[in-house]
Amino acid sequence: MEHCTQINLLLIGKSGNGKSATGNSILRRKCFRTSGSALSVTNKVDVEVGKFVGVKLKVVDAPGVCDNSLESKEGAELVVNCLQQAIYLCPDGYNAFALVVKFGSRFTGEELATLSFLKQVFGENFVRDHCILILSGGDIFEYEVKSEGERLKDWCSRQTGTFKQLLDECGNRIVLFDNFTKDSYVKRKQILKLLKEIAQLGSRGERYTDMNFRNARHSREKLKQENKFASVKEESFIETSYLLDKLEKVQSSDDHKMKISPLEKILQKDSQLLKALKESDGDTGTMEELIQRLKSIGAIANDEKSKSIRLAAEEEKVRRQKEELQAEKLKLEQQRKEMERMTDIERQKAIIEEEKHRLEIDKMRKLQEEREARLRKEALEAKEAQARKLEQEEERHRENRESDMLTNAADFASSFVPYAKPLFSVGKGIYNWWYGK
Ligand SMILES: Nc1nc2c(ncn2[C@@H]2O[C@H](COP(=O)(O)OP(=O)(O)OP(=O)(O)O)[C@@H](O)[C@H]2O)c(=O)[nH]1
Ligand SMILES: [Mg+2]
Repeated sequence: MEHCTQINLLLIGKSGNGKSATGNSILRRKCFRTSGSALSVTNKVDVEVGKFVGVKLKVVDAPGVCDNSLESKEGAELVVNCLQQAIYLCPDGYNAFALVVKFGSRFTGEELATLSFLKQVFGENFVRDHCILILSGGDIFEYEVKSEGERLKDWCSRQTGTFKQLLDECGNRIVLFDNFTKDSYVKRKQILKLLKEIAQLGSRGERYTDMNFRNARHSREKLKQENKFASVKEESFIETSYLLDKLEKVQSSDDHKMKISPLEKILQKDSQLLKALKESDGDTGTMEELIQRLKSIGAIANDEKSKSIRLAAEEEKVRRQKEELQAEKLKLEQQRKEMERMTDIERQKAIIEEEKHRLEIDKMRKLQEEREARLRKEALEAKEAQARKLEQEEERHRENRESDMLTNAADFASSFVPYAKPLFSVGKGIYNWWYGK
């Protein structure tokens, strides 16, 4: 420590982490204003000096980085200007940056955003080359951890995740600060530990000077750009999320043909946004995260589109095959009906034929019967005629015989009686007239 007569220390970190309180502890007097409020109390750079074990201490308390300063262009610019001012306040440069984190607060979200903001202001390597972690809330640590018999070193070795990464990045340079302690031994011990860490850091390299700050100009430009395009970024973020939502909705649909057009629209919008973002980015990398996001949305939408086109074509093929099958089925059904109709006609025809046949048989039978009847009648008539003829002949024979007998009798009588023959003729005439012959 002997060779180092003055130490310049810059207190940085998230708002409310205890920068001002730590500054007071280091200088052993209440020179910086502290507060419990969430909003940054320190809104301008404060410089205070003191002495400890013969070493001059110049402590600069910078405004904290909070959500407000990260979200608005003005807030960010204000913090950057203050930090720039802090750099100018120490033309010799800083022996160290005291990056204050609070014991017990989770190192996520805002803490990470603060760290990345500070890296953009001071340069990507400022944590690795110039930072010492101050873990404020040493009293709570004492109560929660030390009472369990664990030391800071052991506690640090137990840490995981981003806090562990931060520890690694700053070479495990960490000092616990109890800003409430009344114990002068503890008060001195923590300052000494800090000075020891600063000394070790000094032996490793250069102070952080205006030169380093100027070198970090590019990342600050990027930060400025980021703020300048904060609204573009926000709008693009919303549009990207909207696009992602749309893509998810389209992806969940089963109608591949209907998916194609919305996917094309998504791709069109994606490339428009990508183009606008690339223009806004201007090779600063500010919009890189969103650009990558849009690129992956585009890639997914493209894959989905080609998949949908392929599946839609297959579906169309299946649909056509189905239609063909349906038509074939219809045709077969018609053929079956036609066959049934034909069979019906054939059956009807057969019935008619049969009926016709039956009628013909009936007719023939009737004719046969009539013929038989006629023949019978004829036969009967012939028989009757025969009988009548026979009767007539018999009658004639009998008449002849009678006539012969009469003739013979008349002849016989005429041999005795002169007019017997004419009398017989008259009598025969009367007889025939009487019997109608
Ligand atoms: N218990 C406990 N509280 C602390 C300790 N150090 C700081 N605090 C409290 O943390 C709160 C914030 O402290 P500040 O020193 O104002 O924090 P800061 O980082 O300067 O805040 P800004 O100036 O707003 O950026 C105050 O209520 C302090 O009392 C500590 O070691 N132990
Ligand atoms: Mg403060």
